[in-house]
Amino acid sequence: SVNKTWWKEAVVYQVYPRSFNDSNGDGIGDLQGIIQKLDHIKSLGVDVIWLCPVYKSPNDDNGYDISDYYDIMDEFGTMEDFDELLSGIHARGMKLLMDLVVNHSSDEHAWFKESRSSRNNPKRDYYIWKPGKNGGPPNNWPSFFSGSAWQYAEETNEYYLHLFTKKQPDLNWENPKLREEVYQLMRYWLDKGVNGFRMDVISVISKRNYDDTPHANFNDTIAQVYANGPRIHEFLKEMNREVMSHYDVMTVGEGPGIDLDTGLQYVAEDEKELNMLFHFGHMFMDHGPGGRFDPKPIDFVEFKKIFRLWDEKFKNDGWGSIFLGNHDFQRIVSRFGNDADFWEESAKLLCLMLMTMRGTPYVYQGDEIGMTNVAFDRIEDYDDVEIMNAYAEWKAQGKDLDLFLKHVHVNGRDNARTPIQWDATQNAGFTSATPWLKLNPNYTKINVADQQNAENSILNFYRQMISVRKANPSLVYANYAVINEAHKQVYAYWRWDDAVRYLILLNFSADQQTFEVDDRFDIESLSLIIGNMGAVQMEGEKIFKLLPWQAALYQL
Ligand code: TEU
Ligand code: CA
Repeated sequence: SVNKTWWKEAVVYQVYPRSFNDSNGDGIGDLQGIIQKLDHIKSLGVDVIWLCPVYKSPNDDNGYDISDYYDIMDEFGTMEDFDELLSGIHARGMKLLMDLVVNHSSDEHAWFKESRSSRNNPKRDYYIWKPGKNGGPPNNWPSFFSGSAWQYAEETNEYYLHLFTKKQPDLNWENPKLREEVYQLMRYWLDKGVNGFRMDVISVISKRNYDDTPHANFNDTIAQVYANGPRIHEFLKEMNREVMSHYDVMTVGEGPGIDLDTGLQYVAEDEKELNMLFHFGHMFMDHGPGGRFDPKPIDFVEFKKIFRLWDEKFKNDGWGSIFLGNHDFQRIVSRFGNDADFWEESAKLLCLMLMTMRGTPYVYQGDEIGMTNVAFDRIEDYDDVEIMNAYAEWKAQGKDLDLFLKHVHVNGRDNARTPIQWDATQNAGFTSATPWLKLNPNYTKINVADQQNAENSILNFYRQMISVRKANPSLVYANYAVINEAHKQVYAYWRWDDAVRYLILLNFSADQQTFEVDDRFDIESLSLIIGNMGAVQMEGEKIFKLLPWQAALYQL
């Protein structure tokens, strides 16, 4: 079994500041706005806040394009505001994870301005420059955000690499001076008292070579060409040795392209690299060969299998994260639940799943009240650069733009970026101005204020469920075994250690399901710890009749 530590026992809450709370009436969330809501976050019982990027940025990719790693984005406030936020978080006994974005910077960063100015500028090799080939880019690499991953810069008649937008030039990790710059900025924030980092696309910082990708499917290019490069573990060991090992902090690596064969090496304790990973097996499974805007149905049995395989991977070493959504994916109650006929029940079911698995659970802002996807009827109502770049590409290719908008309604990242719905007043109490992104019109029905004191609200279920996890620490570390994985509607599993045994039953369907548990444990004495609609009706000693979207946690 694994060693016990605070970040394994923590529940993490993710804040996307731009959409969280606007304190100064400019329509954009900010740090003072978060400070105003720290008691709300604390009331959930979470231990750690993961704060999406707040550094200076032109916001081409809403903060994931950093122009100064040592200062706060104008729209979000000042360094004094940040210091007040950090002390407010610590005063409430919580910790802060910053979002470390060092695969790339903004093209407006001083480093890049120097690098692009001439081929022999001392900072030229902070970035990745190559001559063109046959009048075009150096190779056929596609960007995550449509188009080529190369941008021509006429000052020096060369191309620079950008796996994301052309305003996000990739940093050159082969350059030890650049790596030292990164370690220095990490120390700056850790010395301020920050408790760790979520590391943006950390799996792609080591580039193999610059040969063409042979893969037509983009996910294959991510996994086989961009991710898990030859020096990735050397770099992460150096980062740990130079920085992380000098602090008691938590690191979670965001790992597109990290799979079951490569995952353990990033987080195995003896590797001394990262503490845990976000893997994306379950997050890309409803993306067809065309990627995000080529949606396909979720295969529920595959969903359960992915969770089992990753749990097995980390059962004796390393550690996993348990999440179903974040700022890059659609709302979990719309994607994995049923936001129409069983909105409340399925939102609670997903919460019960998150809080009863082995791994550190992550709650994304707004999921605690069951915020849903949105469906703006005009593309102009969207903001996300990933959506806008793909739209431009579909338009240029003469493809069906109405169909594109439908795909955005399903898989667009802005589904998770509409402003938090605090109450039923104008703009849901998020801002007194016009919000940077429209609210979901259902804020009059779904908001914190309405759920705050409602005993059976989703909000209070999150509070109860997180306190159940705290009261049952075996749910953090205990063994996990799925029951009848092939069942197409029910997700059921055992959790057990020497002291205690649990049975979790989740009906992921709108129909009543009869489900027989296996005989790993006899269940003549069951006590319900918590459920989203009371105890499950039983038929015979091992057969349960689950109501639509019914979820239950039992102790044996
Ligand atoms: O996301 C990188 C990533 O995992 C991509 O798959 C991303 O989810 C994209 O939407 C795929 O369709 C990280 C950040 O979470 C994301 O917000 C940034 O846009 C991106 O890196 C670049 O920094
Ligand atoms: Ca503001």
